[in-house]
Amino acid sequence: MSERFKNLVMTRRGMLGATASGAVLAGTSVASTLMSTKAAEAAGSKVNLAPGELDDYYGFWSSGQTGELRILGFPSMRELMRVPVFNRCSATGWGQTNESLKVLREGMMPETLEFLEKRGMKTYDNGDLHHPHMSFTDGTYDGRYLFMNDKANTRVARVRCDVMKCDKIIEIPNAGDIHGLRPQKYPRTGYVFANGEHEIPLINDGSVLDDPSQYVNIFTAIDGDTMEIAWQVIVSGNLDNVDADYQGKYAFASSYNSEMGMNLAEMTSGEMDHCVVFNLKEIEAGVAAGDYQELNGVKVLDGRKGKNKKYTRYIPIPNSPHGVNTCPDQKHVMINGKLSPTVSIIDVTKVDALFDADADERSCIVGEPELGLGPLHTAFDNKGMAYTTLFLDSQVVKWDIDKAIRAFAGEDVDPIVHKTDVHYQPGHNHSSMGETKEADGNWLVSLNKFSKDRFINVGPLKPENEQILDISDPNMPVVHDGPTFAEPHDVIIVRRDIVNPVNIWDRNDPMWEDARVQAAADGVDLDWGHDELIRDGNKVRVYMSSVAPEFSMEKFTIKQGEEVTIYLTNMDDVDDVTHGFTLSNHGICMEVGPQMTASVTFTADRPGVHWFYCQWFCHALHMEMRGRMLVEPA
Ligand code: CUK
Ligand code: CUA
Repeated sequence: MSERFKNLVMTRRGMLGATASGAVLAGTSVASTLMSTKAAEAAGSKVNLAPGELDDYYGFWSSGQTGELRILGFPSMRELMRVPVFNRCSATGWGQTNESLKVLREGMMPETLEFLEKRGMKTYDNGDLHHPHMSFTDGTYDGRYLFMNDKANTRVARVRCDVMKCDKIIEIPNAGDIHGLRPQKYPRTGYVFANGEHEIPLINDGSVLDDPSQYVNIFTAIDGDTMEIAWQVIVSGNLDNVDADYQGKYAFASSYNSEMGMNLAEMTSGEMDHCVVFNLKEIEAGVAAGDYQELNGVKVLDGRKGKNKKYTRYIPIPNSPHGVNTCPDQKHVMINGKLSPTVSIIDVTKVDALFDADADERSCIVGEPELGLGPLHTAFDNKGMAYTTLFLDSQVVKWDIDKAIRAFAGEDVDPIVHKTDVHYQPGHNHSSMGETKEADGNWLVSLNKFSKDRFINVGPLKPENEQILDISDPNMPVVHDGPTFAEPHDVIIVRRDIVNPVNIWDRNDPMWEDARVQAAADGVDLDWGHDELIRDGNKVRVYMSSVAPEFSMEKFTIKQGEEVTIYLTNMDDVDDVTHGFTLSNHGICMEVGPQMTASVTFTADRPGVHWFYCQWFCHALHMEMRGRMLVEPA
């Protein structure tokens, strides 16, 4: 057995004392999670791919405060790509190229652009990306798009799966800090649901300040095709996580601060919080009937408690619930209790009845098993089993959904099947294809907030630890530890046949439409090799093409103070021959993939000789792939 697996099978009991009480609380004796050497080795060999072997799944990872999307091969956990979204990327020029700035700015509210420009910024350069989810058709992933939230700056983004680049980012008006995000599963996406987490005044212009009685939270439905906001609903309490049903009728959002408290004591004072059910058909009818106010160009309906019982219902849930997870059985939705050791099971077939007058809102709850301390998120296999992370117990608990429902009905059965220790303090977990009707029961990832002693020490800031559990094995052994940087919250594991990116850009790609239009106006054909310098008043447009290992221009001359735009087209149409453009001592660089056009604009204010060079190792003569910008003093 390798050292690595010796470490894997060591339990960490004694390091964190909470587990024993968790087992008592859960009312069960827990099977030992010590696995045999054999099991570890067998499972380990499945995740350790030999050189040249390809993974079965794509893992799409959030990155929290890093602001990017990460693509991992799964189960090898080899990091394949980082897709910049809300962050500024030094390698690709995301946040600096004209094409990326267009994506970052066009969906921003005018007052946000004004606010940023006063600070000398073109866009935010941070983001907090929690929840990446793929578009659905008929209850399973369709490989079109990935959607994701930015909690830090109240945005939602979309990534195109054909090229794995972000093509839309919108700011969500009226809402405070988008947290939970999930696409509609059926009939298709359709809507992307986005939760405002932090309560703010409906008109947040300073006219209301320290008067929380006037604060609200907002639920947003975005049209995933156009990335425009379809409608918003004002709710009572805050909103944390969200998921949709498999029927296309409802969305479910958890609320941990139904108290609308402004500090910890107030937020946790109530024993019961709630899950808000949004009735999509009734909301659409309300929009059609004009039952809304228009705020910042968005149709906003009132779904607060007791206001309009057509649009929303509030299901009481203990106690500061967090994760919301719809089961692949297409019937049940799990609300994870966080401060309550329970997960509440909603039967979606009983939700219609909630919208009858005077219905008991708890009547759709068909199970509420006690699982352990700190249940945060639940994943699923294809055999009726659920897997819930227990943050405080540092465990994943496998439980039988049917038994949990029978126990709730009074039968003497124990739904808990097994617990495995994870290391340590898990937040999200996710199973392969687990949020679709094609859940396959092969793998579970546990995203652990702490790594403590699992890796060699790198100082006070430690990586998080992401572990793979083999859930095809009844002992669900941990078979892989993977360190990661701040702070992936969530992940989806997608079968690789669903995702089919291209190798080479299409010259007609809309990403550089502005460059195409400008080039046409300047009489430059970007589709052929070109080297043109166009002077237009104080503006200079430099059109260059590249074929490894040369730029089409060895030099160009600019007058100090001119505003320069470099348009670079990579004429290579060979797999994996990406070039780049770095302009030294100007803070400028960008990626230019095969058959791609990219552009960047700057003011040439440094007289002298400045080299530009290709920054992607493209050829044996890559170092020689360079040229000069000559700036004449004013
Ligand atoms: S949240 Cu982070 S552990 Cu943002 Cu999905 Cu639950
Ligand atoms: Cu082109 Cu390096």
